[in-house]
Amino acid sequence: MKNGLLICPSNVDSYKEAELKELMDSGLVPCTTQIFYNPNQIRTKSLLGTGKIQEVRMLLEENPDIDTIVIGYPLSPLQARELEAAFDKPVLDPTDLILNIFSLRAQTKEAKLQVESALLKRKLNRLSGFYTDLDRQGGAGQNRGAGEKKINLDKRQIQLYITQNKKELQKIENQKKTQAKSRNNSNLPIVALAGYTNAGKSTIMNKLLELSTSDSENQKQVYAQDQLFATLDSFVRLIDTDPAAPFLLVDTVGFIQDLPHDLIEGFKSTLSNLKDADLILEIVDAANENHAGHIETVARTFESIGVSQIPVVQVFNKCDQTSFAHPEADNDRIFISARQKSDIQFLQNEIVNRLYGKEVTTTLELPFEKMNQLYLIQKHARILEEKPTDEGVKLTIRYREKNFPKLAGIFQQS
Ligand SMILES: Nc1nc2c(ncn2[C@@H]2O[C@H](COP(=O)(O)OP(=O)(O)OP(=O)(O)O)[C@@H](O)[C@H]2O)c(=O)[nH]1
Ligand SMILES: [Mg+2]
Repeated sequence: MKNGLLICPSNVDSYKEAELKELMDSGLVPCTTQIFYNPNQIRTKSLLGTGKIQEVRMLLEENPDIDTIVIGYPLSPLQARELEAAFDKPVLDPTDLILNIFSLRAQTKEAKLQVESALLKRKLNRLSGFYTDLDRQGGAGQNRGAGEKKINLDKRQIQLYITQNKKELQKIENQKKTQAKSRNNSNLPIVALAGYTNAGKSTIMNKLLELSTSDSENQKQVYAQDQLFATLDSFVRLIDTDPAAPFLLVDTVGFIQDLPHDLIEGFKSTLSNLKDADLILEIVDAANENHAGHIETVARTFESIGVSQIPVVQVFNKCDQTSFAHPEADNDRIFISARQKSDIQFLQNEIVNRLYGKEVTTTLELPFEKMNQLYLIQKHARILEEKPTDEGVKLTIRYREKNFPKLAGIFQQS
C-alpha cells in the first residue's frame, strides 16, 4: 500500500474531489495528505508555481511516508515530467489513476492487451514531446544526439508493441464475434447493462441469473465489488427465467467522467457489444448524490460510441438507500434495489415486457390430430389450464404479444 499526496485546484467541486479519492483508494494509493493550489496561478511548464513547488517539497521532507503525488487535474506530458523531476517521486494525474486501476483489474488477455496499449500510447506521448520541450527551454545540451537516438529507438520499440497488440486484439475480437454469432444463432434479443462504474450492473446481472432456471457452465456469476471498475470485460449470460421469453444479458465496463480517450479507444470492442443490443439498461446509482452528473457522462459516452439509436431504459438502483419508492416503473425509468429479490423479479418482468410485449390470456381448442403442436405452445406460452373435450383439449394459455406470430398457425386451426 502506498501513501498519496493529493494536490487539487482550490475550486475543485466536492463531488470530483470525492471521486479522486475513491480512484486513489481503488488504485491502492490512498490519500493520506491533501493540499490545494490556486488555479489562477498555474504555469504551462510545471502547472504549479515555484512557491507551491517549494511548499510541496517541504511537506515531503516532513512526511517521508508519502511516496506518490496525485494531481487532481490532467497534466501535459511536459508538466508531468517537470513535477516528477521537482519532487523526485512518481506524479500521477486522473488518467494515470484510472489506468493504474485498470492494470490492477485486468484479468483476461483482451483486457490486459487493451490496458497495455493505452499505457504504451501514453508513454509514447510523453516521449514524443521530449525534445520539443527541451528546445523550448533552450536546454538541449551537447549530448542531444545520443539521447535523441535512444528516445527514437524507444519510440520505435513502443510503436512496434502497439502494432502487435492491435493485431492480437483484432484476432480476439474476431474470435469473439464468431462465438457471439454461434451463441445467438437462435436470434435471442440482447439486453446490455451499461452505466457509471459501481452503479450495480454486475450485481443486477448476478441476481437476474439467480432467478434464471438454466444452470449450464455459461451461467457463472460475474465479479461484483464495491470498487471502481470491478468489471473490465464484457460477459454474456442467458436469462431464461421466463422460458417463453429468454434473452441474452451483457455486462460491460463502467463509465467515468473524463474516461481517458485512449481507454475509450481500447475498450471500443468491449463497448461495441452495446451496439448489438436490442435494449440498453442504463444502471444509475440512485444513492450517489451526483447521479445526475453520472447520467450526463453516460449520455456523452453513448454518443461517442454511437449507440444513440438503441432504446435505453434507466434503472435507478440502490433505491434501498434513498427515499425513492420501489419497485416502480414508468416508460423510461425503473426504480429498484438489487438487494431485494422481489425488485429483481419486477425488473425481469419489465425487461421481458419491453422485449416481448405484454402478456395476453386466451383460450383455444386443440383437436387430437393437432396435438403435435402442443410443443409450440409449451415453448412460446404458458398453459394455465387444460380441460379434455370430446375433440381434443381446451387450453387457457398466456403468451407475450410478440410471440403471437409463432402461435398464429395454431390459433387459425383451433
Ligand atoms: N445498498 C445497495 N448496494 C448495492 C445495490 N446494488 C449493488 N450494490 C453494491 O454496489 C457495489 C457495486 O456493485 P457492482 O455490481 O460491482 O457495480 P458495477 O456497476 O458492476 O461496477 P463496475 O464493474 O465497477 O462498473 C457492490 O458493493 C454492491 O454490493 C443495491 O441495490 N443496494
Ligand atoms: Mg461490474
